[in-house]
Amino acid sequence: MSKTQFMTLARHIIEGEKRHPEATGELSRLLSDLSLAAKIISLEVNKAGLVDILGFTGGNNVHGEQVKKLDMFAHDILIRAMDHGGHFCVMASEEEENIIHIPARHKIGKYVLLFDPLDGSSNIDVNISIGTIFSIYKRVTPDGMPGTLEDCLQQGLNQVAAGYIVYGSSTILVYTTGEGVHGFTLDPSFGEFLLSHDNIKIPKKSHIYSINEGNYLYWHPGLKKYIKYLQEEDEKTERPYSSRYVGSMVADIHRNLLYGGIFMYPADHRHTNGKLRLMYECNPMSMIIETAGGRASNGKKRILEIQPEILHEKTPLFIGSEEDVRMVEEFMAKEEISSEVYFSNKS
Ligand code: AHM
Ligand code: MG
Repeated sequence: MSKTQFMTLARHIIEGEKRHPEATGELSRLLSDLSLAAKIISLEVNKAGLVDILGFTGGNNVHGEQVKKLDMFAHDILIRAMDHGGHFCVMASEEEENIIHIPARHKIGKYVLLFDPLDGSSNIDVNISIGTIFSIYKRVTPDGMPGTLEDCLQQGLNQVAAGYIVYGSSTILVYTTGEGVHGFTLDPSFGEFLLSHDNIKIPKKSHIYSINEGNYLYWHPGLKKYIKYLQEEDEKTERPYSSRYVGSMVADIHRNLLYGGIFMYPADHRHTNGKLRLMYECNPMSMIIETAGGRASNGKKRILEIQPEILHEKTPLFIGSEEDVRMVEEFMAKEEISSEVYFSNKS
């Protein structure tokens, strides 16, 4: 039996904080609170096929998409688990249009929490992996006051921690505070997250690409050439690549983090800023992937350097093994195009 099987998430966080004598322990406590929310959501996700929780609520979220019950359940659980710990001054969720204030009866903290409660929600009722994504910042407005939109609209570079939970064949929580990326598998029998993937490093080059090829017609010409290049046969460069696309970003990126791979959700003529949200999806996943040795960009610019202007901002995303992300950037840079539509206004 290997040593790592006995390292719980709680102990791992505390050990990490011991290396920083100046730390107050607050980040540890809030990550523990998050893991409790993850356990509750995991339980409910696992029951989803058994209880009458599936189906549409009938409402639309702020992006005009239909919302399923489990999305709202996860959204509510995260708020209920996180709003009273005294850690946060403000929160924001992909499922809510405006920032979420901390109720006046609770202590106001110095951190900011942004989250996508259940990513890949179109996969809920077909038993395919889905996930929760979180991103944590320090506030930029004065302490003691309620947090504001300004606290939420920070560059991804300012994140102090980020992570995700993937609800798949098992539930795995992956997090980073900037010092290594670590994965913990939930033991459902006694409810502990146990270290299963220590200090994950993404391979520099891969042979897997993940993209919705149904949108091929609308892509940047350089991206079309890149995908065709990956499909050609060449032993030396290990081509053709394999294609893997689940339609749940958390699951797709988790696989690529472990095996190597490039995940892409580009802009196209119909979605001029892509589909994915900078604050809830792209920034936290970019912190994880960069810390693991990978690369994340909008095709031209590092995701973590984008200055957000609105809470639900979208961005094209190219993320994964470093050499593969560089290569798609080069293919797109080589193609002369008259329109900047593929990179939004953030290039
Ligand atoms: P969601 O936050 O509404 O679940 O949407 C995000 C998801 C990602 O997980 C996934 O990569 C993408 O949407 C799939 O989109 P598409 O069906 O256009 O390929
Ligand atoms: Mg999402």
